[in-house]
Amino acid sequence: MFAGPLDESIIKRAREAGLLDLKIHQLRDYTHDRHKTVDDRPFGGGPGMLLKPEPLFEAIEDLRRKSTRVILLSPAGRKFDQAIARELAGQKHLLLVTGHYEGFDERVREKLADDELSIGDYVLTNGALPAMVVIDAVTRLLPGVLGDDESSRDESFSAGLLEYPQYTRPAEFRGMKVPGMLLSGNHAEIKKWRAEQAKLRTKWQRPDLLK
Ligand code: 4FV
Repeated sequence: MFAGPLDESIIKRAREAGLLDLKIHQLRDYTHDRHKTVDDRPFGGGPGMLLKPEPLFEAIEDLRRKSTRVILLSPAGRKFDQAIARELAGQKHLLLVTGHYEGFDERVREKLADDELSIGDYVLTNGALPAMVVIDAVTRLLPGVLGDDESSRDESFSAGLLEYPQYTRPAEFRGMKVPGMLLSGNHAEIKKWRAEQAKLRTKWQRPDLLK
C-alpha cells in the first residue's frame, strides 16, 4: 500500500534529500510461529479478526527509542488536523501503528500508545491510508521540504481560516473576470482583501472553525 504515494513528488524529494527517513516494518517479522500469525478471533465472539498483542508489543518495543512517539491510527483517535500536523512535525521520531482487520487488541492501546489519531469519522479497510495522510501532512511542514514557492505560510488552516479565493491567467474567462483588486498591484490592499475573503469564506463554509 505504501509503494506509490510516498515515492512521488514532494515526499520522494524529502526522502532523497534526507529530510525524512521513512521505514515500513513487516509485522510478521515479529512472529515466531510457522504461519507468522498476526491476527486472531475476538474473545466473546463477533465478526472479523483482531491484531494480536504479541507481534505488536515485540515490534514497538524493538523500534521504540527514548524520543519516540507511538501513535495508533484508528477511528477512535482524536481528530487529526493541521495543528496536530504542526505538533508532530516538531517530533524526532514517530512510530505509526496502522490498524488492520477489525482493529487492535485493547492491551496495545492501553500499554503502548502515546497517542491515537483518526483522520475522520468513517471506517477504512485498513490503517495504511490514514498513516499516509499523516506522513504527507507532517512531512510538508518539515523545514526545507517545501520550496519558497510552495510555502505553507498562509494556507488553509494556517491561521485557523480557510484560504482566500485565488485566480491565475487569463484575467477574463468566458466573461468571468478576476476581481480588480488582484490586478491593482496594491499589495497592502490585496493583503487586506485576502484576509477579508478568508474570513468570509470560513464564515460561510466552516463556521465551526471560527468557534
Ligand atoms: C481509521 C480512521 C480507520 C478501522 C478498521 C482500519 C480502519 C481497520 N484509522 N482514521 N478513520 N481505520 O478507519 O484512522 O483496521
